[in-house]
Amino acid sequence: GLALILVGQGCQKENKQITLGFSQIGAESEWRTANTKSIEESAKAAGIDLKLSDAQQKQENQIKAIRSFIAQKVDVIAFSPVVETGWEPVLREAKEAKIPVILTDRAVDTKDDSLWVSFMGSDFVEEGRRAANWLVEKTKDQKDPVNIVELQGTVGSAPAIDRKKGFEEVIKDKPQFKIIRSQTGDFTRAKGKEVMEAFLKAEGKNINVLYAHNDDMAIGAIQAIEEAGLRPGKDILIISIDAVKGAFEAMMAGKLNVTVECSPLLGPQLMTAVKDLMAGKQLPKRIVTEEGVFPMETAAQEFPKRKY
Ligand code: GZL
Repeated sequence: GLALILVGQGCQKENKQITLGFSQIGAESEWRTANTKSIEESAKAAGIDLKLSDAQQKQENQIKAIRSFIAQKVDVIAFSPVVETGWEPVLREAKEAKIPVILTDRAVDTKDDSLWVSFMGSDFVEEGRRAANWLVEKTKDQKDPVNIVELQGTVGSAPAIDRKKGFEEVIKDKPQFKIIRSQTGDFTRAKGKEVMEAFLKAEGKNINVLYAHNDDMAIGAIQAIEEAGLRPGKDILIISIDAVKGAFEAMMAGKLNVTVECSPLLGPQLMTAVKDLMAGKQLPKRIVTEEGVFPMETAAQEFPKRKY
């Protein structure tokens, strides 16, 4: 028979396979695809039965998926919340069903943080600071104004809010730097290109720098800049975040100046956390991923080592 020992936050299950319900945001970017791959591969390696759903970047689909995981009585629920707010009701249902919830990648903004047991992911404010600090260093001998256009991530998402916050924190007391246009490109290449076309029409040669909240929007914008007859990486400096393969290829082609790493490889940490939880261990409330900054100059030597 099954030995069921009720301890701590979860049930300790001897020899029963753990079932994990994961609500993934979508497949909007190279980063997201690598993140999904990491979760699927790690679940397999850990012998965890993974039920992964793709929400096509819609919050209501994530809420539906979480409700279905509750109905299926999975052991643990994990998800990457597409936006920060609107989660209390469904998280309360999970709590009432005694199913622990782990947040990965993006955080939620809930008053009651007992609704989730742990949040693992990057420090997006720090990523924004790193992006701005690279620009301040790059232009330190320049006296002219530095006009920046900004492609924001998904409206209301933790990375979009915090990457903007970190970047502005660094430039707020440096009047030389001005964000002259800022709009969401929803983290996709297509939207990034479309919005950059609009920026170029409105501001043209007045743009010195593009700050994109992810590499996919930067890559879309690079196409728009070239179609406008300008040289990306030279006429317009480009700073982006994620450090996916596409960014290294753009840097090696001289079209992107720097990418700030944001690791999608959260799978192994997530499966360890799930197993610890089921063994009745306490999880840290916050697990931060370690990351670096990759400028164009080191792209060729770093590229072969990249895992996503
Ligand atoms: C960041 C992640 C963001 C990536 C984008 O952790 O939530 O979502 O930066 C992805 O590429 O779409």
